[in-house]
Amino acid sequence: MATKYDEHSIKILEGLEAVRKRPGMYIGSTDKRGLHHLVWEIVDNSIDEVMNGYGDTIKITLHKDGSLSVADNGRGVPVGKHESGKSTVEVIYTVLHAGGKFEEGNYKVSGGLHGVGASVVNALSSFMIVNSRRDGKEYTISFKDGGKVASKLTEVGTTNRTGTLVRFTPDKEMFSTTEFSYSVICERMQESAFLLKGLTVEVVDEINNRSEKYHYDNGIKSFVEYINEDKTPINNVLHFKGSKDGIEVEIAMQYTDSYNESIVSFVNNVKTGDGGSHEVGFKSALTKAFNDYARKNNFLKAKDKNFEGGDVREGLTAVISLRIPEALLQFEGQTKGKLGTPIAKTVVENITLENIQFYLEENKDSAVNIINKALKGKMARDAARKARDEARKSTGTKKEKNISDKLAPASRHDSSKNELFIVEGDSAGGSAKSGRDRTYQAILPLRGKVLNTEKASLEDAYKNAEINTLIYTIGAGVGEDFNIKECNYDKVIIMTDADVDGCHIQVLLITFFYRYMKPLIEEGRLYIACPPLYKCTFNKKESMYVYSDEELKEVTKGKNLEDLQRYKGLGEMDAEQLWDTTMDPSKRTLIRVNLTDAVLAEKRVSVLMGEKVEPRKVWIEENVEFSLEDNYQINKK
Ligand code: 1YM
Repeated sequence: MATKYDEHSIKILEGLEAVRKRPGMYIGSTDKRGLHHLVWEIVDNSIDEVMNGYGDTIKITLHKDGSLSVADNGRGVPVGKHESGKSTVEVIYTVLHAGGKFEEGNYKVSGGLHGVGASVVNALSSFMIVNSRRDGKEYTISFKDGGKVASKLTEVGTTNRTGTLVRFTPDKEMFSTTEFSYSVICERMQESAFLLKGLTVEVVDEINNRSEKYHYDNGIKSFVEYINEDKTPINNVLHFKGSKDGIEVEIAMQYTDSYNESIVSFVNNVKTGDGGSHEVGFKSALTKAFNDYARKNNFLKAKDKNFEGGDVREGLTAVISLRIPEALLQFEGQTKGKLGTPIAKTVVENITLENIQFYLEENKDSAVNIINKALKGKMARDAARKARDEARKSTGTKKEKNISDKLAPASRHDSSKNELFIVEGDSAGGSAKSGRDRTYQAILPLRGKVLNTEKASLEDAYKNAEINTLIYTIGAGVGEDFNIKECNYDKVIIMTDADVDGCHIQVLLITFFYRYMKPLIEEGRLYIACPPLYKCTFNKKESMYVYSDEELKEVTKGKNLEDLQRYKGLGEMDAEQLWDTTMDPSKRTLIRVNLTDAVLAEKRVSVLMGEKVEPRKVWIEENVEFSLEDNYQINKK
């Protein structure tokens, strides 16, 4: 038997070695995202356990030594002898794809890249300890150097509790960063608490002495209320469930007086960020239900056209959660964030249609509110289309000419290389025009404040000259008609002064892009330029540009500073300086605007840019630090 055991051991090491050779194959990447994948892997096992009806609490702790632990109060990982002669827990943590959760017929918690197992986490950790409380006893086993057993399973005491605790230290050699993010973990755990009603999740950060606890008795209904917290709802949350062909559907939805739609969907508790068949089914049922109701009750007359999807989704917040058996799961797309399962469309469509029809009949006031909103949406859309078509037809007319007057275009037409600088003010625009590399850099100076598109309809946006110019310059349409393939630029770069006004313009512009050209952000093509704050001159006339207050402290330490020039605005730099410090690709720093968490982004935008003042005040007080410098602010997050 000895040889067999050895063969087995070699196989295991080969398995874990394969993970270490090509970590990307197992966790997607070895950056921050991949690092957090380790956390989700372990947490998913706890969530599985809660979903199966065992335990109700999960606690995640970020420890001072850089390790992270996950604890649950489920049954405890099995510790009995496995057929290989080893303990079951050793097998779970050292053999790829071990564990009962891959059997067919189960609801596997995770989709896509997830669910590759705890052994992958072990393979990518320099240390791991697993503690299981089961049958009145407490057991422990530990591993080191990517999954090698450090100490065999031992009984360490008696207990009247049950549960599992896993603590691991990610291997520094395997990741570009091994620092866990409290906010990333909190966001994801809050989401899990919404999706699994009754679950309590606690996140504790021992490094910065902070903690957060999530528990929602009303599940995804609370999720919708949370997203809409800072908006003004126009109906009560509609919440329904149903199941067919083994697929369970749960949906919560509510309309607000805003103009945006915010639909988040999940399959087996994992976010389907790119939508898929379930969202298609939901949307088509929504359109049909509202058209039927509006026709039947004469909101839409015989001569009127039907509502389009966008009309009945204006101001809608919806959370869609599906449970699909493993055997029916299909994911698509590069990041596997899109549900493919065809039958999910029909199931969601039928359940949604039935429930919305019933709701509209039973809640006349809400129905009228929503239909009126959709009618307004429809009219605005028609008006906006008209305006756009007019503008398209008018090539060469005065309007078009005005636009090209403002823009200093690049001399080459290469949308895979060209850059558009949106610059605050005419004077900075002038320096930028002379300082740029005109072959591929275009300059668009903006005068005055940009419209706050969070508070405006699409129609108003079209009427605004600055917004209009932006839309035509970028050349890829707007809103639902936006087509990233037609975008004239590889990079769109916002360049403003480093003061309060500049920050404000940045936020207004980002809000606009977020609302009307979201794919530009999703594809990582929106940037913020970083102009210097200071120019330091040392003795011997040596000078350098400095980009932040911290950097200033750093570089002036122990040096003889002869002159310190504070740049109050871009306009104070001449063309050459602007090129040198902010525009030259070989020297500049650009901040890429990204959208990692759609729900969070949606909330931030509505808090910071929406109608309600109080939540904005609270957020600013909690998150913005005003530095001693009179007019400069640093955002902590
Ligand atoms: C902090 C991480 O892994 N909890 C956990 C895992 C398991 C069980 C309970 C469990 C499952 C079963 C029976 C079962 C796992 N078991 C397995 C395997 N928390 C954490 N809690 N008894 C306990 O599914 O039948 C894999 S994970 F393989 F044994 F099924």
